[in-house]
Amino acid sequence: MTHVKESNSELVTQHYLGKTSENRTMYYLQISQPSNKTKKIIWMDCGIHAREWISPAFCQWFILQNYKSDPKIIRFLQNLDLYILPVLNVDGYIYSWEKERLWRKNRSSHMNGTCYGTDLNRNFNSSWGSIGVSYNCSSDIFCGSGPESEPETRAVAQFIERKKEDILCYLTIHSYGQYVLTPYGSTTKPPSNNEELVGDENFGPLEIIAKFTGANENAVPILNLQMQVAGKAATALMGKYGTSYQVGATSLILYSNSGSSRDWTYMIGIPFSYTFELRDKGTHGFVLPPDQIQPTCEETMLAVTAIIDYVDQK
Ligand code: ING
Ligand code: ZN
Repeated sequence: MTHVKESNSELVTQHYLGKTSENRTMYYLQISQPSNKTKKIIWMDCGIHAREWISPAFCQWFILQNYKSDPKIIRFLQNLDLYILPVLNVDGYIYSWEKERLWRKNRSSHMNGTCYGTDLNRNFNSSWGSIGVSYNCSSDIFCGSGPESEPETRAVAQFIERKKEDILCYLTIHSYGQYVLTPYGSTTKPPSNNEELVGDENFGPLEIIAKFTGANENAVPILNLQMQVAGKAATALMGKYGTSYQVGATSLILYSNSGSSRDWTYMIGIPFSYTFELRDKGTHGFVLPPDQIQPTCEETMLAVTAIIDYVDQK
């Protein structure tokens, strides 16, 4: 982060976000073109889960783009600021490197140090504790002692809450499975306050959309706008190496979970809230071979820029 901000000092600044449970400092990078006009914000976080190493790798890839020579990025930055949190769960990430490769949660201590870690993607204040969680602190999906019980969750939630009027798009990067997931995870009800549109030809091939929000099985699929934009992202991604992604609401195409960051950002009014599950589909899972890092980052870049491109036109 220091290298990136020093070599792009007119565009990139580093900011304090909060502290982790082991007292490490969380920083985010802000990528902004200096100007007087108020701009909308794209937020992206990586590494909420410790073992999903391709996720922080992607945030790193993203912030190392050559801002000055990429015409697309130059165009975005006229209207939008990018806020990137490259590693949300710093303690867990370090623990996964040093002690236990498949560690998922943060490293908070529970029951007098007899068990460790809360699943930070079950700890947000979105139907907290209701479905797809465990109250047992030794579980990988332990939701914590209450909504935002963890300092990492609180740091992110307080920041986003403060800026929510300006945040257009919330992206959170996980692995694995090759999905672009839309709200909700905690209920199979379609997100209601969202404009629904009859599918148009532009969002991409229907086969990448696994299930349609609010769709009548036999009728013309009705895709809400968020699903259409996710479809565009998956289509752009596939254009690079043919990697296929599925798009849909978490609760419809996978299983239900509560307390996710993405459900929470959608609930507080951030319309384009997406979870990415990067490569692969289970052959290597979390331990993605190094030779897939670069292609994964390249194709994901196309998906993310397709979403930014869309919200930029709005
Ligand atoms: N997946 C996310 C998780 O928190 C998710 C998102 C939720 C996917 C529910 C599917 C169903 O579990 C990963 N890989 O962390
Ligand atoms: Zn994850």
